[in-house]
Amino acid sequence: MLHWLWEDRILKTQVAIIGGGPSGLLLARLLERRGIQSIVLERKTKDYVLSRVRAGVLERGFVSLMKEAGVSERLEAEGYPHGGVNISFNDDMFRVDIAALTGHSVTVYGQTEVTRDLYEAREKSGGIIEFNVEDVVINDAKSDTPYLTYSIAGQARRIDCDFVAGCDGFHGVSRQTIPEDVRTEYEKVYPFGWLGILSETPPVNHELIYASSDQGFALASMRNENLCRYYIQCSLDDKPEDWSDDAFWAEFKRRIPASAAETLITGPSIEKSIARLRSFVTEPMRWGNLFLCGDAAHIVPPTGAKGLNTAASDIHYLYNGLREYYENGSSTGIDAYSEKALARVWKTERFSWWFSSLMHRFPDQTEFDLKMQAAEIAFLKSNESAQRAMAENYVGLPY
Ligand code: RFL
Ligand code: PHB
Repeated sequence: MLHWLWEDRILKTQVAIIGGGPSGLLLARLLERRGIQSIVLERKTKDYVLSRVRAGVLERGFVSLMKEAGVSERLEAEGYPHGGVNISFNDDMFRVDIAALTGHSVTVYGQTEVTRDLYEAREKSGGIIEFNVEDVVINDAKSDTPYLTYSIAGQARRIDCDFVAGCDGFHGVSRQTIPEDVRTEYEKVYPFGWLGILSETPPVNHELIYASSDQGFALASMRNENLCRYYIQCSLDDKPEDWSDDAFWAEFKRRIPASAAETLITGPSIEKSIARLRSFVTEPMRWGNLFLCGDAAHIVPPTGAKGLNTAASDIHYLYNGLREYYENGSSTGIDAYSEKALARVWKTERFSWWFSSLMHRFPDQTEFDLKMQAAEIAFLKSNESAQRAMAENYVGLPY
């Protein structure tokens, strides 16, 4: 891959990508396969990025993109196709047969593994990733000649490029580069968090259980036959160290149906963390030649596993727009990027908000609100159309 070294520490590329998380790496890899050059800048180290335990369920669109990127070998061999998902309300549990309702399934394969596969491919192809970058500034984003300045270990550097992809997550610089009078942000912060643990034990169920209970929400997920990812709704004041493993297991058991709790195998946690829940969207997702992708532009609460998957749909739109530009000289795709990406983002925001609102206990909930939740879950249990609507969202809306 060719990057012209103009002079010391000035690089030139076609697409400068800020952020070496899944969005940035997937975009880099897809472009690379089409001969479009990119450089990825990452604030942390590779080990740090790979140590973050996050998403676990991939939509079919994500799996297709990984195939197109030529990095699906391990995902196809080791990922678990799930054709159903279970919903419980106290001890009453039912299964939504997503495969029968939609003709598609989801794949259980951790974000850590996705990122590892993408890093491996990037390293094999010799594509540039700069780690430990600091003070990234996006310059002249509104012009045809944008450039990035940054430093590594105190040494100033610069990248000249055609386009900047802002894949730097919720706390990155890309979104902040868009002037406030151009940007509109929409946000809802939820009054609870998710305490998650990883444990080297067999999953309590071979498919996921989303559990609503009088004690609050719980989720039984998995990574493989001997690695579980379990969550419980917790208070925003809680800290992971406040929760002993025993306390976690006791609370988790109280929230899943008794039939599942009886067979639950517990063990020591190997990771424990708390995530805050937020719905967030910024508009537009393009400013000049800067394009926002993934968590840089939007956040969903994790109920329904849409965060990583929505990042992937952005990458699909941007990648195809950039391809059209470099292969046919047409700006149509990149001009439509923000509108197309946002149309799908808002639908996934709605689904994640709906599913979160349905399954959690809220501090200010009235008896009436509780009855509404119970009635909606009962309706979902008994109504195929309602289940189909849920299943279509769960496997992923078409791009
Ligand atoms: P990421 O993964 O945050 O990656 C952004 C990368 O950009 C780097 N960065 C910078 N690099 C250079 N210069 C700067 N100035 C930079 N600022 C930041 C960061 O170090 C990082 O490596 O965003 P991306 O690629 O858009 O991917 C999005 C997904 O990671 C995210 O949507 C999901 O993980 C969300 N999410 C979950 N999604 C699910 O579908 N299921 C889950 O169970 C789930 N759990 C989670 C989550 C997100 C969490 N966060 C963000 C706190 C649990 C947590 C704790
Ligand atoms: C996970 O396995 O981490 C996971 C699965 C489904 C969700 C959220 C997280 O909705």
